[in-house]
Order: sequence, then structure tokens, then C-alpha cells
Amino acid sequence: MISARLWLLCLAVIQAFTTEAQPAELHAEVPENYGGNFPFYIIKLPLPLGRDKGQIVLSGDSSTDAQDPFAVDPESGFLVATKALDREEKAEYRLQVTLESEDGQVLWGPQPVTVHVKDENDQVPQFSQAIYRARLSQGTRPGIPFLFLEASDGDAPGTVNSDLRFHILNQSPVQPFPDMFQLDPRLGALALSPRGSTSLDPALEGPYQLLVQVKDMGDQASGHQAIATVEISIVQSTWIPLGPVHLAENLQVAYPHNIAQVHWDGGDVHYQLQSQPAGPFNVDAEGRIHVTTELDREAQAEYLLQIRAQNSRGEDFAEALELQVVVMDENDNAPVCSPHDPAISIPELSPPGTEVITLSAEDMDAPGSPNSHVVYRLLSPEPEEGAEEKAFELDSTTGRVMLGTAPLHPGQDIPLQVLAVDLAGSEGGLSSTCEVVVTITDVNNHAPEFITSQIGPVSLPEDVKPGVLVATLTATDADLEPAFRFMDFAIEEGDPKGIFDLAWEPDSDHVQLRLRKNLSYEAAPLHKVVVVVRNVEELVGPAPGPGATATVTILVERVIPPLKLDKESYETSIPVSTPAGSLLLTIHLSEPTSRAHRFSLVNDSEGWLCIKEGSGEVHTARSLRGAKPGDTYTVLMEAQDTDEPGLSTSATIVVHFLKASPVPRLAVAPGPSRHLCTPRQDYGVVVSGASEDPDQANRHGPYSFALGPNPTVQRDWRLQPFNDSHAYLTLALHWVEPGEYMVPVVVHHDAQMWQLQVQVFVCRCNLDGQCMRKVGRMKGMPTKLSAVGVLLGTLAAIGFILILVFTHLALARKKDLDQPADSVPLKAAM
Ligand SMILES: *[C@@H]1O[C@H](CO)[C@@H](O)[C@H](O)[C@H]1NC(C)=O
Ligand SMILES: *[C@@H]1O[C@H](CO)[C@@H](O)[C@H](O)[C@H]1NC(C)=O
Ligand SMILES: CC(=O)N[C@H]1CO[C@H](CO)[C@@H](O)[C@@H]1O
Repeated sequence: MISARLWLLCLAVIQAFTTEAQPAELHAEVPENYGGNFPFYIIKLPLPLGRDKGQIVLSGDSSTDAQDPFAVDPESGFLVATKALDREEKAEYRLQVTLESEDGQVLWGPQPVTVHVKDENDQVPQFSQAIYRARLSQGTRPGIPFLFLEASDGDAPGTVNSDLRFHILNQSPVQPFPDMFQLDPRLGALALSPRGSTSLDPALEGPYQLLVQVKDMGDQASGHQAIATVEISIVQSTWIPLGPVHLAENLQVAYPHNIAQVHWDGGDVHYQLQSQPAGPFNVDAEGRIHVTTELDREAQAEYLLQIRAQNSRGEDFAEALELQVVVMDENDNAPVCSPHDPAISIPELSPPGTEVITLSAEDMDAPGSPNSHVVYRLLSPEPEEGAEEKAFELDSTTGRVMLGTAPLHPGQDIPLQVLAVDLAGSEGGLSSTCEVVVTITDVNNHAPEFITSQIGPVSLPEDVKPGVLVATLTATDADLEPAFRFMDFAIEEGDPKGIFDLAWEPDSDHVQLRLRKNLSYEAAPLHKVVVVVRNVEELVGPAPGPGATATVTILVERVIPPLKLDKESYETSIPVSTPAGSLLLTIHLSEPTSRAHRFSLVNDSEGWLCIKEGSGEVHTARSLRGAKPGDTYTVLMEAQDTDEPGLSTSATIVVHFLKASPVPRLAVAPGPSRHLCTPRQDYGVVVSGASEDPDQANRHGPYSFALGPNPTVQRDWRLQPFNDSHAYLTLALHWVEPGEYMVPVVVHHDAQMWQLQVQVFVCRCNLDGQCMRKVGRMKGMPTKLSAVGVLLGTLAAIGFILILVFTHLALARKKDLDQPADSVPLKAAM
């Protein structure tokens, strides 16, 4: 018992925290069932001074009839309790204190005051039942509560006064052990003890009786208590393992469909079901196991269900029961072709039996069952009726497709269709078609061949430039694949010196035979070039045949180079008085050649010129009568190959005419002696044109000289122009019989022509290259008149002369020869 004085002290402390101005709610406590004197001073109210002027009014909240147990002592200002309070009746009072004037005006307050009744352990715990009855199944695990005892206590919750503990006071029978059970002191959960669970005797007659106690004040020894009886009957376990359940897939029944049942014959039981893997199963409160929808074996062929019997706290009474659910197969899946290449390539020439592909089909139905027993049938290409040779052979059990004996053609695309049927192909089996396109690929089994094996003869001029196209050869290849048609060409034989070469585009089927070096007719007038063609890719199968080579025959045409003149055109200027036979110019070939050729004038319409066929000397053919000074005369000259008349070249000769140069008076001494000695010496006889000119008056222009047409004369003598008016006559032969000669000389002058007979004495040469003169024959003049005169004179003077001779013989023996006065050494004159 706490004294009232102590309470006052506590209240004073609370009060110290309140302010007079703001009447905060006051809390106070009153012990329950207070056994001391009344009134019980609860709390001093903070009434203002001069409270006697008004009237203190105490009121309760709406539910409380506050006046009964409480009052305000006007003397002390204390709130007092007038009688003992029962917490179980009312644990809290809410009061208001006001100071009112007589006319009802509130002078102070309202001051709220809450009075708590402090609990006293005055209540006895109560079991919810006097006798509890429970069924305890064998096999219940120890420590798993099968019964929950319930008890209540009216004292303040949360306090020790209502803190209950359960205990087993007595067990009857005490067989086989006195502590078969355990009771959780705080929860009242009754379970088998470990010992009890192992030794629960089913043969026990009658139930167990337990005397159980509930007591308050927690674990303290004191407190109120109550007693109850628990009757526990032991039952046989009905929690027995379940055999597997076989369920057809796609089962058409009403769902949920009961497939099994379990039963826990014990107290309050709750069933739980777990499916491994998760499946459409459940269990109801009675332990009936259901499948809720159709099953699909292909999705899940087996389930393992675990069913548990649990108490209200979700604890397993015993080990979970397992139920195996096996889903039975139905042929609800057609075979499905396994993924494979949609296109298969098989090279041509592959032997029969070559594997093309293995078309397998998967059937999702139960393995090993007929539902998944797949066989194969070839749908396409359909084996032709009566055809011996099949394109493909099919192994119906493995789906392996092999090449048949039918020939394959490259480039062919064969659609292959294979039917896969389950139920081993029997009636009602499901099927699907596997398709693949088999492409027969080309093999390089054809060698390229030339279209023609002989080409030509091709004629090529000798001088054709290297690089020229000789021939184009075309080849074919029967293979399809472009890569197998690529060709390589080579000259196999016939061209050891590499005169020819080949050119081709990499992907071309024709090749050009071209000239690489100069041709030479002399070296080889004929070429037979053998060209071979091969595939770039390696050839499969037989070696190339004769068609892989072609022979090109080339004939070399001889080319004779044209004659070439040393000038493109020739020009000369001559006076119009130039006599006939004058040399104007000489035409030469630019390169000396061994080939015979001749020169000619093409259009010498005036006939003024002539050309020496062999030497190319151009002379005036006659006097240029009609030519005017300042005129130009152009003549086309042609040089021709004697052997190949077609080969010729031409050039113009341009002659410019000048004024006639005055012909100077010829000062040739008349009647010169004309002695020439033989063998030939290098001097000649001067022939004057002018002195012999019958028409002396007209002396315009040069004279020209020519030997007479007599061949002997032409052979023996040579006439060379010396100057405009004179010419040299010399021996042409080395040796001319000594004697007197009359050499005919044709003289052209001024469009006139006449012939001279030039007398020449040919004598033997002495050691000095002079005429060996016989005495008496040296003084002769060419004319007959003078010869006669000389003869007569000689006879008269012969005696005188003889005297002179013999007189001077001793004096001057040396001089026995006369030098011919007018025989001029040719060397000196040139
Ligand atoms: C080939 O002939 C041409 C003229 O026809 C000549 O210029 C060239 O030098 C010759 N080449 C050879 C390699 O003889
Ligand atoms: C000769 O032919 C050449 C070239 O055709 C020409 O220039 C010339 O005038 C011709 N001469 C005569 C005299 O016809
Ligand atoms: C025109 C001219 O020069 N005439 C001469 C040719 O040669 C002979 C012989 O030497 C001379 O006598 C001419 O005068």
C-alpha cells in the first residue's frame, strides 16, 4: 500500500510543469481497490486566488457519471476520490474542473484532469475451457503444437498482473514416460516432447489426461492460478505415402479434377500443396488433391507434389507426403523437321550413294513411344513409273538421302521433299514435309577447246609493225560455272624466237595472237604457231583433247623497200644557150643499192632533156630553142626498180632558164697535133666545137659533145666536156691498137648539130708516157694540103738538114725527140 502522502509528492512534481495561465491537462493516478481512508487526495488543482468568490464545478465526460467517486475539496483545492475504484470496471476517468460565478460565468478553467486507475492484481486467470479435448495422430513430430490452450486475465493487459504462464501439473497415465508432452509456458501450445514422440504407444487404452495450470504474475512464484483438464486421444496415423498418379495429357474432364486424397487424423489441420515444378494442382481443406486444367506432356511430363499437414501456425505435423504425377503421352505432336540448310549443293559427277543430306524430324511426343517413332518417305522428286534410275535414295528410318543412279546435270535445282510420319508410318500418324533444294554444282570437267584448229594462212608483210593483230582465236568451254570457264592461253610451239605473243582479257574466251618482233622473210617466210588453251582452274576428269590446240599459219610477204632519191626535187639554172649534150645534174639514190634500177623522164614534152638510164646524168638533149630566159621547165623524173617495175619513185627536175651567156671567142690553136700514146695515159685531145662550127656567126650558148653512135667508137673512146666550147677526147680502153683513128664527134650548138671527124694518132708510149715518135713522122699537120707542102719542102731541104744533122750530131746527141707542142697533159688541164 502506497501512502497518500507519497502520492501528493508525485502530484506536486507534475503540477510544477503546468502553468497557471494555460490550464494543461492534468494526469493523476488512483490505486485500484484503495483500502485506506477516504476521501483520497488525488491532486491539488491549480485554482486561482480568490476562488471562494465562485463555485467549483466538477464534471465528467459524457460516459462518466463523475460525481460519484470524485469531488473537489474547496478548502484545500484538492481533487479527491470518495470511494475505492475498480480498474476492471473503469480504468480511466476524464474530468473537468471549472470555477463559476453565481450567475454561471466561468471564472477559471475548464481544467481537464484524467484520472487513471492503477491496476491491482485482483483478477484470477481463466481457461477458455474447463476440459480440452484433442486428437493426436501418431507420427506427429515433437515440438509441433497440436493444441493451443487459451486463458484470460482481467487485470491490466501488458502488466505482470495479466502475464500468464501455462504448466502441465500432471499427466495420466504416466506411461510410458511421465513427460510425454510439453507445454509452452507463454503460448499454451501443447506438443509432444521428443521423448513422447518416439514412444507414443498406439496400444494405449484411453486418452491421456493432463492437468494444466495457468498462472498470472509471470514467472514470479506468487499470483493467481486456474486449472483445466486436457484429454488427448491417440489415433493411428492416416498420413500414408501415396502411389504415383498417371494422368493423360489433354484430358477432357471437368476441372478441377480430383486425383488423390490425403488425411491427417489429428487436431486442427491445414493442408498445403507444393508442386515441383509449379503446376495446376491444389489441395482443399479435406485433403482432396485436384488438377485444375489440362496437362501437356510436352510442356511438363512429370510433377512432384508435396502435401503438408500443418497446424494453425503453419508448422508441419509430420513429414510432407510426396505425390508423383506422371503425364501420359498422347500423339498430339507431329514430327517437325530439324533445321538444316535450305539449299544443298552436290557437285556433278558425284557417285551414286553420296550422302546429300540427312533430313531428321523431331517428334515432341514421348520418346521411345510410337507417338514419336518417325519414319521418312520420299515425296519429291517422285520416282518415275518404271524408271530404272532414281535421282535420290532415301533411308526411311534415318532420313538419310543419298544420290541415286540417275545422271546429274550441272545447274539443276532439284526440290527434294521428304515426308516425316510418326506412329512408324502407320495409319493416323501425324506428318510434316521436310524440304530442301539440291543444287547440282558444276565441276570443271570440260577443257576449253578452240572453235577452229587451223587458222590462216595469214599473210603479213615483212615490214608490219610489231603489235599488229595476227589472228583472233576463240575457244569454248562446256562448263557452266564462270570460274571454270576462265582460260589461259599459251604458245606451245612454232615460235622459238618469241616473234608472236598472246593477249587476252582474264574472263574472255578469245585470245589475240599479235606480232611482237619484226618479221623477216629471209629468216623465216612461214610460221606455224601452235596455241594451246587451258582452264585456269584445275581440270577434273579427262585430260584436254586435240581441240585444246590451234595452229595459226603465217606467211611472211617479202617487202622490197622503195627506191629513194637523194633529193625530193632537183633544180638547176642554165642559160638558154646551153648546147645539146650539156650535163645539167646527176640524180643519185639516197642509199647505194645492189638492186638494178633505171631512170627515165616522164613528161619531157619539149624533149629538151635526156637522162642516162643507169647513171642518172641529166643532159640537154638538144639546143633549147624556144626557151625564154626567166622561164622554168619542170619535168617529172622517175626511178624504177628493174626487177619490180611497180616499185618506183619520182621527183621533179626544175630547170630555170637564164640569159644566154656570150660565147667567148675560142682561142684553140688550130690543128693541134692529136697524138695519144697507148697504154692509156692521163691526157687527151682537145676537141673544139667552135673551130669546126659551120655557122661561126651564131655563137650563143655552150657546145655539147657526144661520141658518134658507132659501138666500137663508144667502146674505145671517151668524150668529156671541158668547158663551154671544148671537150676532151681520151682513150676509154687501156690499150688501143696504135694507128690513125678518125673519131666521130657529134657537136650540138644552138639547136644545130653536126659531126666532126677528129683525127687521132695512137702511138706506143715511151718510158716518159709520150709517143714513141718515128723520125719523119712527127711534124705532120692534119690537113692534106699542108701535108703535101711539108712533103715537098722536106725533099728540098733534106740535104741541108742532113748536113745540119751530122754537124750537130757530135754537139747535141742528146736531143733526139721533139716534144709535141700542143699535146697538153690532162692532169695539168684538169
Ligand atoms: C623493226 O623494223 C623497224 C622498221 O621496219 C626498225 O625501225 C626497227 O629497228 C626494227 N626493230 C628491230 C628490233 O629489228
Ligand atoms: C610534168 O609533171 C610534173 C609533175 O606532175 C609537172 O609539175 C610538170 O609541169 C610537168 N611538165 C610538163 C612539161 O608537162
Ligand atoms: C670559153 C673558154 O674558156 N674557152 C677555152 C676552152 O679551152 C680551150 C683550150 O684550153 C681554150 O683555148 C678556150 O679559150
